[in-house]
Amino acid sequence: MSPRPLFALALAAVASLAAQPAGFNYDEAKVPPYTLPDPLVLNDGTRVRDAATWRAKRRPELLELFAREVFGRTPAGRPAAMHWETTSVDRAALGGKAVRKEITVRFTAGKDGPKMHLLVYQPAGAAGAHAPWPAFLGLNYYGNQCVNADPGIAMSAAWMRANADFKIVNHRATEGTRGAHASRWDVETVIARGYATATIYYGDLCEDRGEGLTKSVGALFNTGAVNDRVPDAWGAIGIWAWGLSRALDVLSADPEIDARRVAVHGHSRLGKAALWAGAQDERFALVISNNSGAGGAALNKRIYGETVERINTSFPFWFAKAFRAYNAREAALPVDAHELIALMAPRPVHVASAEDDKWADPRGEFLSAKHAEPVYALFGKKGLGVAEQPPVNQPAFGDGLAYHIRPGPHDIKPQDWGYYLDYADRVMK
Ligand code: GTR
Repeated sequence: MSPRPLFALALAAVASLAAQPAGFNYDEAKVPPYTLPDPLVLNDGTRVRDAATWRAKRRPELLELFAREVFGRTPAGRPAAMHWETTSVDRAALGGKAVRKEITVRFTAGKDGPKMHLLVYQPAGAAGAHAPWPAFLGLNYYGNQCVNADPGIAMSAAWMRANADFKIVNHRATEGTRGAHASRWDVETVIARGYATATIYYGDLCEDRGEGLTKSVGALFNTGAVNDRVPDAWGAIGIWAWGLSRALDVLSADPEIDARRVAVHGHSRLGKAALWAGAQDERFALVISNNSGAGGAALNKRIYGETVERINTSFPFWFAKAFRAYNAREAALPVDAHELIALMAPRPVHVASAEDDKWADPRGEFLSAKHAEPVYALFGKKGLGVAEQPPVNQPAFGDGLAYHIRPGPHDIKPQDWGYYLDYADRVMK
């Protein structure tokens, strides 16, 4: 190990502590009994028996419950003045293997309003030969330049969270962030497998801190401050999810991208955003949750790892204020994560866990996919195809639902990408 300053080690220790805080349940034997709401029972108590009733009645009810009680409400559609311009195209990027495009998307008519920068890589090759390309779309943590060391990616100038590796100076990205998350994106592999991959810096949409709600997209829609919002006003996760839909609007206008085959994905808090985006926006063809945990794929009513109270306390700006009513009252929640997943049906969902990521409750992530199966069955889909959570390194690629758990920590690894690409090959090619 190369010598690192003491304070760097101290920060790393704090970071790993934060990954699995003490005082929470990590013991399967101590999970208290819980009852999940039946996704097929309508609010009036009657039972959904067919896909048409699910679509017409139950799906809207559940979307309403998630908006009102968990994530807050999303404004409909895109702003009338939204427009975009392509700022760079390199048809010989990544050593000639890829086409790189950068697009600035503005949400208001002028130049001073909120905007996001979309980065797209697609396989090189004549447009029309293999194009339009199926694509993966996800938000990134440290600016578009963090997803690959490619020196041609414009460096984000936006505010960002401090980073223990000191690549963020005064909350701004430095050259050291280039490719800092390359292993989480695995761009070369994704391109080689015949997919495009697109990303936006999540802080363009909402800074990952309380004051983010009063800036950028939050300000555009008069969200209000973190503790001064109407109970069902959206939070950062809602805003990030909205941004994913706006990116899909832009990709849909690109004749080289096949907008009917776009997978939305995200890791951790951004996995929560990917699930909420996929639930609301049926244009997403595949939804991928990487270690999304509490408020994402993990069942909230299963008390293991992070709890509702903890997440609302650590991140009071992520969810609607209304969600705080369920702090230490998970049993009272009218919905749970299996219903969030079921909102995608019949579109495929791939849920992934990491063995050491107990905070995210790997088993709770599996069980939500499992308990979404009755809704997939309405569409003639068999679901995961396994009765029990599979062991590490044995992905379950089912009919409508996939799940895997790999060894190691809370992260996205090339191993995860291998599974995502294998499942995408089945459902998007
Ligand atoms: C943690 C949070 C998790 C997860 C994670 C992340 O601090 O408790 O729910 O979102 O952050 O996004 O990396």
